[in-house]
Amino acid sequence: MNRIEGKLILITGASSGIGAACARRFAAEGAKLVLWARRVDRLERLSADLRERHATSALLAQVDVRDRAAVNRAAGDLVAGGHVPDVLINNAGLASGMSKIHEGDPEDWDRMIDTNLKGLLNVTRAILPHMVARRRGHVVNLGSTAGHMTYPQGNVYNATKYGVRALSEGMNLDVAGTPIRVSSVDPGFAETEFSEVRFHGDAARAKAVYRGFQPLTADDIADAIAYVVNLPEHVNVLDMVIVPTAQRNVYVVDRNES
Ligand code: NDP
Ligand code: 8X3
Repeated sequence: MNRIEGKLILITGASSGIGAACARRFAAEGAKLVLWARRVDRLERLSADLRERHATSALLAQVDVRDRAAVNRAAGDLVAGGHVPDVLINNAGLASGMSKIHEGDPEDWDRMIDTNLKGLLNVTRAILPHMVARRRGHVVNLGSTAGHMTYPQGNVYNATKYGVRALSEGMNLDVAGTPIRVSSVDPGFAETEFSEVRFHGDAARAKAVYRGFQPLTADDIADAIAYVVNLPEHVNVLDMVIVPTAQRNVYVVDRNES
């Protein structure tokens, strides 16, 4: 049964990877979309493609989730236009750098904390009150296996995703008394632009992360998120951890190096 059709779904970080795959998947299921990211040119290309394939028109906004005023403006415009999302996918996020904590770059730390934690909070604070007011909605946060187990040099990225896990649990408690659902989808290695962003554009180093095994794709995660969103209203996935079969824990991976 398709419970996605007709829903208004806001996806942050929809210009790439998992966010863009969710947009394609939800458009195919007949959802109405609100797409946010900083690279609005990419959103426009994605939206044109969705219009052609599925006759869906998406509402787009250039939003840096770190910019609380911009988030509030974009959310205000939506709500003023009568568009309270049925589903919020808090997907915008990144890793920046990978180094020992005593050698880490505080600029990288700020980028991760400001995006993954404060950005997710900014968006949630702007959208969730409207869901609570009308007693309807579903928030899906992108956590990570990195929020379940630390790995060498993952330190601050790990901390942000542990934080996202705490926020998902906390949000779910705080909406008690309403039928609103809060879910966390926590992928392991998925080959997107994630590692290129982490390694500041070093494509060869990014490619090496996925060498010797079959990683997840953005579409695999979009499938998982679509499953979570499509469940009947009395069913909630609190936390779904999804990894490539070769990934045995956050950093143990069966690699075929021959
Ligand atoms: P991508 O780099 O492919 O996509 C990240 C998206 O986040 C982009 O659309 C980017 O858009 C957006 N984004 C980043 N910073 C901001 C910002 N300040 N404001 C608004 N949007 C922003 O990576 P993924 O698709 O892999 O990552 C999506 C989420 O999944 C992240 O939260 C990541 O931590 C999580 N994740 C990824 C895993 C993986 O292995 N790939 C595994 C586990 C979790 P733009 O630059 O245009 O603003
Ligand atoms: C991304 C997964 O293991 O590359 O959240 O940090 S990992």
